[in-house]
Amino acid sequence: MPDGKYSVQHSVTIQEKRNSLKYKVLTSAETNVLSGKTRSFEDIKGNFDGLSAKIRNFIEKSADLCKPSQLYICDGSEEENTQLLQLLVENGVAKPIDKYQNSYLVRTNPADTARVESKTFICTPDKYTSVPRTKSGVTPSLGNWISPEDMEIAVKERFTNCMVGRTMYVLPFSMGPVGSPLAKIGIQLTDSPYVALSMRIMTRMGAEVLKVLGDDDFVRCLHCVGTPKSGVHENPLWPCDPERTIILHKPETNEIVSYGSGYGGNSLLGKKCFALRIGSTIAKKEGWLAEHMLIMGFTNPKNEKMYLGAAFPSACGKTNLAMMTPSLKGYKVECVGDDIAWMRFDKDGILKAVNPENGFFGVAPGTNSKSNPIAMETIKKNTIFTNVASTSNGGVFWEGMEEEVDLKETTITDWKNKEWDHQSNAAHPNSRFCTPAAQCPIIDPSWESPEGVPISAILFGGRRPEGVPLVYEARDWKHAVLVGASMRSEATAAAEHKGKMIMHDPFAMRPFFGYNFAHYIEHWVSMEKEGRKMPRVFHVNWFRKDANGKFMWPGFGENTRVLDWIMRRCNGEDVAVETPIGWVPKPGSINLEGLENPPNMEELTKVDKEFFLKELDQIEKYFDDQLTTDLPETMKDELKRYRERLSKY
Ligand code: OXD
Ligand code: MN
Repeated sequence: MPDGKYSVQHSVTIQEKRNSLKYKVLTSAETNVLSGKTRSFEDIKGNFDGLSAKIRNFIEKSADLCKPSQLYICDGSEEENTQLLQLLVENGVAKPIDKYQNSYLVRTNPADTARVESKTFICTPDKYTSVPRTKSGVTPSLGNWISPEDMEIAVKERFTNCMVGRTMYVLPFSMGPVGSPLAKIGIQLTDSPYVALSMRIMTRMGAEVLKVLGDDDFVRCLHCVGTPKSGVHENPLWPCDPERTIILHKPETNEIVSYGSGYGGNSLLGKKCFALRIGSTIAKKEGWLAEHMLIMGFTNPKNEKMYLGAAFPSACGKTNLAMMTPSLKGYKVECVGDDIAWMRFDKDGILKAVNPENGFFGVAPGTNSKSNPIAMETIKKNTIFTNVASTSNGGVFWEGMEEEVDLKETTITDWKNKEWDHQSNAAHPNSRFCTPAAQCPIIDPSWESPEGVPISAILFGGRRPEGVPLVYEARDWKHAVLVGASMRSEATAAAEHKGKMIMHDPFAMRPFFGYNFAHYIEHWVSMEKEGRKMPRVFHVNWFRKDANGKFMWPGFGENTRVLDWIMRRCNGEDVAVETPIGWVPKPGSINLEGLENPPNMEELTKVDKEFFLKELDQIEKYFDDQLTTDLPETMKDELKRYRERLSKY
């Protein structure tokens, strides 16, 4: 029997339950006397008057607009966490996963399962601060712009009275270790307890952040799950308004406004919205980099350790690489982060990186004890699962877990809360686990180091079934910027795209640029300065397929062999040959020892002139269509040099 039942009755129960929470409740009269102001909410949990004037102001302005019935200032405590989890369970929104300690499963409205790139906007007075000038007749693909006037209209239309009868949760959070010079603080207001609980995992959230913030400014984040115009929620357990969903960013005032979706990428505003979109605009102003990159430590048998950053598009294996179990003896991987890196050159010219996040919001399908045993260990406690399937013996299930669950002995309830028919997807392809980074068994000892870890190499990569070699190194920094800007990859389920077409995804940042991509390229080029030790830059492709559609490289733990080659290259070993696309492995330089079915390395490292000439045509067309006159001169020069090298090859 599927767990939980949707009924309109629930929305009433939710409100009753909220009202029965054991808050230290002040009456509206009491709070009004305390602040000398008229407020639109009736009850408050937490010390409103202990907040800074800037925060109070933000809350009051937002509450005036949204008219929540209650205010709940989150302190991030264990007690608060338990209380909110209990609320979700009692209301039927979350189901405990008995096999794992303190872990829960939430199923969303099937119309709210992924990031909505088409409804995500950057707001600036001048359009071309946000997006490049595209060729006329071409659909822009590097972000959407909205004017301040239209943003105001969009907000008013959706947010006016949007929280009547609901609680507004106040979440003070730090992106980056609390107090680190590389960290930044935000305050998120949301009407979703699921979001409050998830933000506690994904960010450092609570009272200690307020202490560090003092009277300083912060990134303002306002989120509401919304209500459809009809007033009727298709699924009252997961209120949302897919038709009017909108995600807005205003870099000028460091504001994020998100309406209509509870799905992580749209609602956990510290992640994509702050750490990447607003983060990249702050980084540009302050001279650093906010990137869609994992950060990992890699140690060889000589005990030499290096840190790498790696930018792969969504759902291309960043989490798997960041937590890789090396197949070769004596190597060690330690994880600093699996999705986002904030990187800054220090006074000695070393590039230092912090992971601004506090947890992993990983794609579940495909994760198993073979592909990522470390992730499987990490999620065994304190985890919120979203849109995975559940098993009749109290566990979770998704595609890829077939060997871990006895499918004959257990009944599976799919992500839509129906008995699984063994034909459709048991879990949604973009279903997720949200789990604290600190409990990852291979978390790096320096993962919370306030000054960050030193980055020696950066990897770009994507899913390229054809033509692109296993690994190559960029010739120099400007060429590296071209390699990043030219990234392409097969589409995945993390956003609303359909099919398996090869999409351009420059720097794996296409959905996350906070400003005009042409200016972003210039910013990357400007990173190279006298006295700075620039990281070495590589491109990797684990996803090459043969004529029968079979992967040519074993991937996962065997990627150690590629990282080993990269490390040797960084250490100055003679392991590479020059080609027009960069430096590729010399024959025999990648260690294949112990591989049962040695792959065809000649094919995997080959540079096919015809393939790359076509690829270059595509890239030039893309720049021409999407950036037109905005394309920086440095990139035009790089493209010219690249074509010359290829034609001579
Ligand atoms: C993610 C994404 O959720 O990139 O990390 O979509
Ligand atoms: Mn991501």
